[in-house]
Parts: sequence; C-alpha cells; structure tokens
Amino acid sequence: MILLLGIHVAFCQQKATTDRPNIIFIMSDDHAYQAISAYDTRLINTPNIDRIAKNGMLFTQASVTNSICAPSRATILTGKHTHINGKVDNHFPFDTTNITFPQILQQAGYQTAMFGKLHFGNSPKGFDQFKILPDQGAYYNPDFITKKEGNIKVEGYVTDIITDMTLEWLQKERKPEQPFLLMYLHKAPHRSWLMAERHLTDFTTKTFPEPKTLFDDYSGRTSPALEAEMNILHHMAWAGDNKVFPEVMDELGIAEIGFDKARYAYEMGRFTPSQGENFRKAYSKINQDFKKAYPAMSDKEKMQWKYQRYMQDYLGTIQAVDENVGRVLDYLEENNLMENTIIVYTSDQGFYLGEHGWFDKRFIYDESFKTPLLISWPGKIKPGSRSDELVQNLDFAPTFLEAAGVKVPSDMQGESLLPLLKGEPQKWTRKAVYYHYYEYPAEHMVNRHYAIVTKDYKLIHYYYVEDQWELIDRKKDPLELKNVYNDPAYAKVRKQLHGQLSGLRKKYGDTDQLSGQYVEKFMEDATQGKV
Ligand code: SGN
Ligand code: CA
Repeated sequence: MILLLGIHVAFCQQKATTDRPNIIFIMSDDHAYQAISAYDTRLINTPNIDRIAKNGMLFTQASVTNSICAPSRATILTGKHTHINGKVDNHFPFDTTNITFPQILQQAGYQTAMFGKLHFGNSPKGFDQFKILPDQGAYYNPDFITKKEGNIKVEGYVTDIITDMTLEWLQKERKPEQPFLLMYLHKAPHRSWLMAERHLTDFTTKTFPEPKTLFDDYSGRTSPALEAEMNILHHMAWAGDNKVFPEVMDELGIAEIGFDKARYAYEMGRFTPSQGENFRKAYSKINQDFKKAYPAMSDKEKMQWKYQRYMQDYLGTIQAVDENVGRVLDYLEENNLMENTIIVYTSDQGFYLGEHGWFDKRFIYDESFKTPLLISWPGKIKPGSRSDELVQNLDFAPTFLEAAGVKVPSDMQGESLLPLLKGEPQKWTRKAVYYHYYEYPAEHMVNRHYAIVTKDYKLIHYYYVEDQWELIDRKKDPLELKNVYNDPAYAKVRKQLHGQLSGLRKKYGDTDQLSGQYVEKFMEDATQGKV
C-alpha cells in the first residue's frame, strides 16, 4: 500500500510537471504585420507563419508600449512599462536587477534557452543556454556571444543559423522530463535588409503595390511627423540601404545620405568572396538600369524607385524567416511537440512599409505601434480564431507565468491573455492602452511622446521640443492623416480621453515624464550626444 502510494505521488508529480506547457516564443525584428499573409496578402505569402494563425489565434490590435527594439524586449521580459524597467532606449543598458519571466520559469523547473537577437548590451539572466548576437548582429557570417562556448563566428546567413541553433537545442539538449521555454529571436527583417543568397534573384525582379500614403505631406498633423528623418526619398541611404553601387553614385554625382557608403562597405566586408560575388551579380542589372534612368527621374519617380528597392530587399529577408519558421514547426510536428506547446509569433514592433512615406518605427501611428501577434496552443485555443482586443507586449510575462501555473508578481503591469486564448473574452478587462516613446534626440528624430489608445481614438502628447497634442479618430480616419484635437466636434471626446489618459498614467506610475533615475540619465546622455 505504502509502495503504491509512493508510486501514485511520484506519478502525480511527474504528470503535474509534464502537463505544464512548453513555450516557444518566436520574434522577428521590425516585422510589419503588412508583411504577413495572415494579415495582408498584398505583399508576400508567408504560409508557415500563417500556420500558427490557422492552428490558433490572430490578434488584430496587438501593440507595443514603446516602439523600439531593446525597450520592447525589456517590456516583454519584465512585464513592465519602460519607465519602470528602465530600458528607455536602445543604448542605455538593461538593468539586470529587474526580475524577468524566464528567471521565474527557470526557478519553477522550466528548461530555458535563447537564440538570436536580444540587443541589451548584456547577457540574459535565467537561461540554461543562450547564443545571442552582439548588439544588432550581422546578416552574413555573424558573431555570437554564447553561454558555453564563449564568442563564436558562424559562416552563413543569420536567419538559417539561428534556426540551426534552435533545432540543435531541441534535438540534443532538450530534457523531455522538463517543460521548456525557448526564445527563438530573428534579426531579420531589420535594416539594412540583406536577403539570403537563394532569394536574391527572385526578389530583385518583383514589383509591389504602393501604399496610399506614400506621398504624405504631413500637413494634417502636428510638426513631429514632418520633422522625423525616416522618409524613404530623403533619408533612406542609396548604397547602404538600396544597394546602389558606390561607384554608380559617384558617376551620377549622388550625395551620400548619412553613413551611406560606409555601411555598404561594412556589409560587403563581412561577405566571403563567393557571397560578395553573388550579391554584386544580383544587383548589377538594377544598377545598370538605374544609371540610365536616374538623370531624367523626378522626385516622385525616385521615391517610387526607392520604395520598390526597399520592398524587394525587406520582403526577401522575410522569405527566409518564413521558411525557417516552417522548419521549426515541422520539427515540432514530427516529434509530437505541438500538443502541449504554446507557440507565439510576434515582432519587437511594427514597421512602416512606405506608409506616410516612411521606413523605421518609433511613432504611435498604427504601422509601428501595432505588431503582429499569432498564438497557437492546441486543445486550448480554437483553430482559426481572432481577437480584436487591445493586447500588448506588456502581457506576455503574466500570460506565460499563469500558463505555467506560477504566481504572477504583483508589480507586473500586463494582463494575462489566457481568457482571450481560451475563448472567454468577457473576462478581459483592458479597454485602453498606454504608450511612451523616449529616444530623442537620436537617429530618425522622432519626438518623445506618450499617448492613450482606445479602439476608437488616439490621444497623443508630443511634449519634448514643443508642447503639441494630437487626436486621431481611428474609425473615421484609419490612415491617420488628420489631427482633430482642435475640432469643436471632438471637444467632449477630447475631455474624456484626457481624463482617461491621466488615470492610466497614474495607474502605471508614469506621472512625470521628465523625472525618474533612468530618464534623467538618458537625458544626460542625449544632451552629450551619446544616444
Ligand atoms: C539602427 C538603424 C536604424 C534603426 C535602429 C534601431 N540604422 O541604428 O534605422 O532605427 O537601428 O533599430 S542603421 O543605419 O544602423 O541600419 S532597432 O530595431 O534596433 O530598434
Ligand atoms: Ca526592432
């Protein structure tokens, strides 16, 4: 009897452990939802990423709290807004006294691993294994900082390599007796958009539809949209981004934009001779045609030409992300690992693909404020379901902890997505989200702003250089071209949103945008030109 009881207890413990779901968190860098066919079929077909939506749930209103890389990652790991976790910008180091959800899961018995881009300036805590790119990382022949092998350099294409590492860990290091957290984090499709050799000839000959606001003149909003330096015509580099050969620029007398040729030279310098040859070959016809056309091109035509070049390269990098996500999903299917696994696909923020004439992110306008989010969890999430709730990257930490049956620390600020995933949206409470972007003055010159976003409106405060408010009617003006803040017809809405915004700022503890130790240090760095 005692023996039987012992066996029973052991069995229950074992069951309790294996019942806890595995978590695979797949995140790309700067992946716009417009470039995932589950969201939008105009630009690219991504059958593998779409598999996650087919098996699970697609979120139409997922957003970030601060649309920039490292701050978004800090929010994901801590479940806290920027002003609390302190990761104000891409440069200020992550404060490792923060407690992150992987640390908590590891302590609770999860096996943990991270592969790819983190961008914290320091190594992640709470991981049994990691291989991360230093800083932004390189597309070709990238270096990695690893937990067990020191610093290594791997020949090949970064998206394939990160996936190889991920699969190798699943095959050789995963311990079947433990649930696992696997963070699989792509560098692609980050600037400067170098695609894999196998896609070069396909994508450099494609043509893509232009967005409606490619020629936005920014007249309907306050000054930050006009002052930002992320316009495709004016700020995208000819060689460094669009792959115009530097000697062609010289021949045509085209002036550099930023570190244009230096960045091109840096990328070229990383290639092996054969990779470099393939690259030059793939872009040589484009360069020949450009040389002939350029002297007669109007500004409008230059914008159109640069937009096509941008899309070819950006989407080309996504083709490899999709293929590699497919490799991981296939492995999980073939090894019976789908059943009890939460698979998330998201990006650290959205990205402008020519909307408002822009590339990059940072602003609260939809294409960069929103981010793709697809989650599958067989048996728990109804296949092919959708949610229009206002979820955020802030919510991942509490979601994963709750799914693992671990207590969520009371100072985490997100809301668990479990009710939405399990088809109980009536239990979801959030009706408005809070946003705060800080990195200014800095690259792309997007002014600091904070905001409240509801399903119907955005109330935005650009506070740093000038004091300016914007009110966007999301339903009537989905392209976000018109500030109606001073329109008397919106007086009541404006008043109500101001009240809600103050309430949110109080709730999240962001009462004074210019104070707090992190922000003060950031300001000091910014004034000294270190940001
Ligand atoms: C680099 C890019 C910027 C980009 C930042 C932040 N410039 O500095 O265009 O906004 O990264 O990106 S580049 O000339 O170096 O490509 S983030 O995704 O890391 O936030
Ligand atoms: Ca990013």
